[in-house]
Amino acid sequence: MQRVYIGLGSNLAQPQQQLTAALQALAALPGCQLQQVSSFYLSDPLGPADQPHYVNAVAALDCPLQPLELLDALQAIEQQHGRVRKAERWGPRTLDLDILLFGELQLDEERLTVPHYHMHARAFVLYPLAEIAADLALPDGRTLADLLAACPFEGLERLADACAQPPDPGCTG
Ligand code: ROI
Repeated sequence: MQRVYIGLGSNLAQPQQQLTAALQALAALPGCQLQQVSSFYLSDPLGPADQPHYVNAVAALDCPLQPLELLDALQAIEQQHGRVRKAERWGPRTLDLDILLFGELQLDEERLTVPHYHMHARAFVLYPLAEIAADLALPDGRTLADLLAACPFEGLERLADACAQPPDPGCTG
C-alpha cells in the first residue's frame, strides 16, 4: 500500500462537479482508500489566458496498485468524464488527474514522471497539498514548506468548504 497524492483540475463542463465525481471514482478504485481531500480552489489558467478559470484540488489516496496501473486507472476516469486530448498544448480540459507523489518513489519513464515534474512551482498544487499534508517532504528532501515559501499565493481563491467534500448535492459548480 502506498500513500499517493493526486492533483485534480478542471475548467470545462462544471468543474466543481467534475472534481466531485472524480473523487467518488478515486474512492471506488479497487483496494484504494481515499484518505483526505483538500478544499477546492479557483485558479487562474496557467498557459493560454483565453480559457476559463480552473478548479483545482489535491487528494490523498492509499493505493495498492503499481504506478502504471494507477496511471491507467486515472486515465480511464478522465476518459469517462469526457476528456478529449486536443492538439492545443495547455488548453482547457474537462478533467485532469495527475499523480503528484507516489510514496517515496522517484520515476522517470516515458509515460510517467514522479514526483510530477511541475508540482514544485505550481501554487494550485502546493497550497491544496499543504492543507492535507503540511509536513510533507519530496523524495529528494525538499520540504513542502520550502516550496511554498518560494511560491506566492497568487491567482488562487479557496472556495467554500461546502463544495469541497463529496457527496455534495447542494453544490451546482
Ligand atoms: N492551470 C490551472 N490553473 N490549473 C490546472 O489544473 C491547469 N492544468 C493544466 C494547464 C493547462 C497547464 N493549466 C492549468 O494542464
